[in-house]
Amino acid sequence: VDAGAPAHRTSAEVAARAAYVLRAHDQGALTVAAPRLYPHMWSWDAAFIAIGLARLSPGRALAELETLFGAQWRTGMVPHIVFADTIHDYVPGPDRWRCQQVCTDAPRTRATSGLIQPPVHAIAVRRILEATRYATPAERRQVTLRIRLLWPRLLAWHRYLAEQRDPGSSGLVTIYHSWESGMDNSPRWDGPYAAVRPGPGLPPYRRADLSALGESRQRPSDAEYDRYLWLVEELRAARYDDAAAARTLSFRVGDVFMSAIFAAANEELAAIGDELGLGATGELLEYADRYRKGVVGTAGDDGFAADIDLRTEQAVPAPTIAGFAPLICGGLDAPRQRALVELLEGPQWCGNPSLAFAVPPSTRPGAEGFDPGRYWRGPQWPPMNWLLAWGLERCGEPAAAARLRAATSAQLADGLFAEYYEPFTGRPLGAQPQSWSAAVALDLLA
Ligand code: 9WN
Repeated sequence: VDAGAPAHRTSAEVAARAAYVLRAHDQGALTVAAPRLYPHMWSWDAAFIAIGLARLSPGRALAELETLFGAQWRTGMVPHIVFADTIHDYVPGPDRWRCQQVCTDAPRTRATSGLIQPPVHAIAVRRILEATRYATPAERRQVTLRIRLLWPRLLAWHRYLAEQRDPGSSGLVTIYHSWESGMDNSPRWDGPYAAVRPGPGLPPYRRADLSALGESRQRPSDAEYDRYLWLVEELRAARYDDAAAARTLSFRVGDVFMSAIFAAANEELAAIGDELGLGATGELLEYADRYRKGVVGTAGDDGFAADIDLRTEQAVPAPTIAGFAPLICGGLDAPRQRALVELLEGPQWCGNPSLAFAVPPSTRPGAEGFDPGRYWRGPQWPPMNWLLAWGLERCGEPAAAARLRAATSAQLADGLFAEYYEPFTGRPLGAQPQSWSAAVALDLLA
């Protein structure tokens, strides 16, 4: 894909370019998140990639998730990174995680990280199953059979999240690292990170991300990276054991955005189970209900949700897109849902007249910690828009969903599929092209 910036490409042209990007990033049964900056498989990226690929080939889309779940840990945990076989410059690499060396639950055949990311996977599998309706009967039979085979792994993943990441059944999934949230340097984490103090035992490391991108203003700061790497040291010292991590880690937060995705994903998994006669429906719907209540329980009168710092037991209200979590899982009463949709579409967020495209900035413009060019502190992220639009549709807000989808498609019409976009100028930032942005474009436009 060339780096020109022609706007107003036709939908067909954008979709074709997106398909080309996913093909170029395809290593067979693993699509790298972005060849230079992220030359491996990321967990929630893989789910979005599968959502896009479902439009082209349900079988290939499912292969993506089969690869990811092929690296599932014995506990049911699905790792946030599955390292590609080829040697690539990504920090922290397998030598830092050392999962196989320190933990017998780690898979033997694949190097992985020892963290998680939001469980978008069941949402992707449901869309793959739906896509088979347009496939040949043979392909439908084949893909359905493979979904049946994947099913126990999906169930084990959801059980891991409910049991190990929320042993008290509070209704919020605990994260041990902001990488787990997928929103690494969001101002959501500034408060909790104040308690993470990298010690002298932090081995030196290189910022491979900065050399890959050739740009530091768009990435997290060095002080943030020290904390990221320090938490990896803490986790490895806990041998990636959940009970030990819960006792010893200096970062433990109940993540509302992850929990909302989990609530919705449980419903999707229950629906798949129902359709294919696989059972566990009651258990999954119980999880859905628990995490929906957990998310809604953190929301204020305007429906905006807040994470909980589990070390201080304090809510950490932050003006970021994660506050819109209830629009992904539903469950607000009608007046609060209306208020939250109005907030999303109003002048503080999508309706801000200074925005190039009416999609939510990752952090509210003008808020403390907002930075329009830096990663999760302000730029707009296409997969987040997709997710919110998907949630709005499910919550009975089809008009707002349609507006968000249209604005997301307009932003992606540059055909560059940037990792994120500067909200005021519309400038593409981060890795370009990024697989999950191409995947979202494909789903919206194909
Ligand atoms: C750390 C791959 C991933 C996304 C995350 C995004 C970024 C990694 C990094 O890239 O995180 O996991 O190295 O910065 O924050 O959401 O999954 O695209």
